[in-house]
Amino acid sequence: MTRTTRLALGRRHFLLGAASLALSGCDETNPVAARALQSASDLTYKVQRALRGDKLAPEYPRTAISAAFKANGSIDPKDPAYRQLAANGFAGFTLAVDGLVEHPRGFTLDELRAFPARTQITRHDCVEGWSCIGEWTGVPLKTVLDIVGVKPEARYVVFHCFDRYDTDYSTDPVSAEALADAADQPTFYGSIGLDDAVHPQTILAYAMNGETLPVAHGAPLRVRVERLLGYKMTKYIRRVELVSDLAAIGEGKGGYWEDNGYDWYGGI
Ligand SMILES: Nc1nc2c(c(=O)[nH]1)N[C@H]1C(S)=C(S)[C@@H](COP(=O)(O)O)O[C@H]1N2
Ligand SMILES: [Mo]
Repeated sequence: MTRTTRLALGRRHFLLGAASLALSGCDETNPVAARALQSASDLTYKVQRALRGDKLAPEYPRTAISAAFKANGSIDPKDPAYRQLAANGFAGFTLAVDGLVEHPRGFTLDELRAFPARTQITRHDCVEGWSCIGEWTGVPLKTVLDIVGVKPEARYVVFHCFDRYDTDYSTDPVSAEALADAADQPTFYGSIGLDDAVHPQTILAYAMNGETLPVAHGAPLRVRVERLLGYKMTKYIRRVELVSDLAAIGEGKGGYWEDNGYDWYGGI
């Protein structure tokens, strides 16, 4: 499938997303939408980063939690290895952490859950123009990075995922044609800068609203980077890679959505 087709599918998906808002229990009037498609230059990023410093994103009381949190993008990965892990409650899952680190290693979910956790109630803003408030619990990404030891030349954290985004998975079981098509697609990936990676509200979340993270929201692990837009909140993470440069990853722009035209920084 060509890049143009992928973009077209992305837009179709956006339209479907907007149509289902009425049922979502989330706010569809948030004005962040228009901003995200602007391409931010490196300079804009530096200015934004300088202005926000290490400020925290707003956190909300329990009463503000959305009655239903919209699930978006991939919501049910069909990757066979993922299906098998999901069928066993992710018991056999290991998160790989490697690249520019001193001690590359894997972490089981039990290991990640045993670290001091952070819980935060925050607002998720999607570029499609909807927002939802949810409670997220997970291990600070900084905890994991400190254990593996980030090498000085590392500048970005790349999240590699199980899902392949733009295939028609609407039938169940998925058609042989769709699966064959998916085999050619890159798996989803995203990246953030090291400053966002070590921010106190950046967590690898394994729970949502007090329950184990559901598949639709990225089980077993998804990142929450609360000062960035929804498309930076990578779901279905299987590997965390530290790199000095994004050129060799995917099509070189730092993420699936970025390779399809979105701004890399994705600040709110
Ligand atoms: N792996 C993966 N992560 C992803 C996506 C995706 O399709 N695949 N979609 C992104 C987008 S655009 C949004 S708005 C959020 C949606 O998260 P939610 O399903 O919990 O609402 O996930 C982001 N992370
Ligand atoms: Mo999004």
